[in-house]
Amino acid sequence: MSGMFITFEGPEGAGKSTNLRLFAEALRKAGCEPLLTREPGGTPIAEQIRALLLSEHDEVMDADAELLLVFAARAQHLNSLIRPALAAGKVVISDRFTDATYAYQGGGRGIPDSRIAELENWVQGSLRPDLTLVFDVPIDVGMARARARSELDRFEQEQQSFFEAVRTSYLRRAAADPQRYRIIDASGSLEQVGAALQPVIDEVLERWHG
Ligand code: Z5A
Repeated sequence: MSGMFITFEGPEGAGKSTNLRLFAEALRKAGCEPLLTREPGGTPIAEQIRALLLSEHDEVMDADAELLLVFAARAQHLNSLIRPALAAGKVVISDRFTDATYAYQGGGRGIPDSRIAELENWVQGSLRPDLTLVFDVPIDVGMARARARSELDRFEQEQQSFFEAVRTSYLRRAAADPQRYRIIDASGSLEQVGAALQPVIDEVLERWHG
């Protein structure tokens, strides 16, 4: 038995977390009980690494140290939560996964994709998400939402050019593999985004029943 691995991605304030809850609710109504998780994080040890990654420090975090911490959290998350759930036939939905590493550490920090791919292959083996939803939103719209919601974390305090590189990286990866990625226009109202999600919900339920 093998479940389905779905990831939600996008720049700050795109509405991933909000829509993940609505998406999961729609699956539950149809009788499918997904496991919801997030990155960095998802298990007690990985959540401690998340706190280290998102908080402010007196010294600048080295980009390689940041990359390795992201994958350390991912190894823990994968092996103690995601792999066992998939092996039990569950639908697993993660708020961010390795596409975020290509977008933030790759696009944002400038680490070559080839180095990220080495760690991806080491930590994940052949495991990749079955389906990835990229919530796309102009940076100013997303940042306005993030600012209105709470204090900005270490990543959210970056420059506009960093966020543009993050967005470009997501869109480039999605365009290269339309079988796996669905780009959701997240700039409209919650109702409009919800309507754009409906075909994807139908597709997941069809695969799950299938
Ligand atoms: N990171 C990394 O660098 N490398 C990696 O490999 C991984 C992660 C896995 C995690 O932070 C950070 O870690 C992330 C990248 C880095 N960067 N940052 N920051 P996080 O999980 O705390 O934050 P986030 O993923 O960026 O989430 P977010 O800012 O909370 O955005 P969101 O989940 O997409 O949005 P939301 O919380 O659903 O919505 C934000 C607000 O907008 C909220 O008040 C909503 O009610 C509102 N909203 C949402 N949709 C709409 C619409 N359509 N209209 C109006 N208002 C809306």
